[in-house]
Amino acid sequence: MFKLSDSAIKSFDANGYLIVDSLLDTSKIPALHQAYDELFDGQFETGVKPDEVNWQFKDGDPSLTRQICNGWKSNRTIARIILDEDIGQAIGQLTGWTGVRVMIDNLIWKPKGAKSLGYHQDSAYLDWYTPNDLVTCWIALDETTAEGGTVEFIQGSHKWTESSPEGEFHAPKDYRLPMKNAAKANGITPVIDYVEVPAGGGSFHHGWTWHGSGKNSGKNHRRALVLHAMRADVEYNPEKLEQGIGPIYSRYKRLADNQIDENFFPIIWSKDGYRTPQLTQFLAG
Ligand SMILES: O=C(O)CCC(=O)C(=O)O
Repeated sequence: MFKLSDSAIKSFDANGYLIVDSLLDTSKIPALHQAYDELFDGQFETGVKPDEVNWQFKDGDPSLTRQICNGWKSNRTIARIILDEDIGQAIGQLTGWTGVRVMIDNLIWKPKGAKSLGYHQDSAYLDWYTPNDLVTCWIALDETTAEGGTVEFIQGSHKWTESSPEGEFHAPKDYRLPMKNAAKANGITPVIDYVEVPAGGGSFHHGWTWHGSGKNSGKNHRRALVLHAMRADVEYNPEKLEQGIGPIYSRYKRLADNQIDENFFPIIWSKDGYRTPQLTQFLAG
């Protein structure tokens, strides 16, 4: 069982992130690498296509960081990590939420030489639900270094003003520019912290923490599996629906009400022991 100490929780509150050397049993990593090979090759074990496929071997730009969102729906090896109760419990401990739900996952693959991902605050993009709290668990599937383009966080930036979406996510000219603009607006000199961990280590970060990652100038692949989690008691935000929430997550909106369906946004941990019941059957295949 994955447990966080009181000082780890305090550090998350103060900095807006927490770096952890071990999140995942490393014996699981070769199968996860294999799952990445299959998903980026268009092989979907469950027959379901991920919600966002931004890169494939057959036609992907080799200079870009590869990305797929909601790979858990397509591959059970990925799903076993994304739907893991212990990770949900750790997020519950960090936030005090009584239940934790999957918002989306993100499969990131930055091979040697691949370009940066622009700095952003996740909650500026993922805001179609209410209450709009978000926490992310980022799991390294390779050893990570600053030179190798690991994810980087700005200390205390979850307390800065909330930004609006700005600039390119994939390969912007200056990947730190939106953060530098925000730091200036907040009158703060940013302090960068790099997630340098062994494979299987990683981090948790707050939805408003500024983060991004540079070019992979190292020698190795840099793969990461990311869970963006929300509270179990969220609903679609009627105000955001009026503005339009885009073609992907509006797909799962029920006609009758604003409830968020557990089939697509499962509850992975609750203080009272509840988990979306069908997950056991789904994971068994
Ligand atoms: O892996 C990366 O470089 C960026 C990941 C990210 O943006 C996130 O975890 O929210």
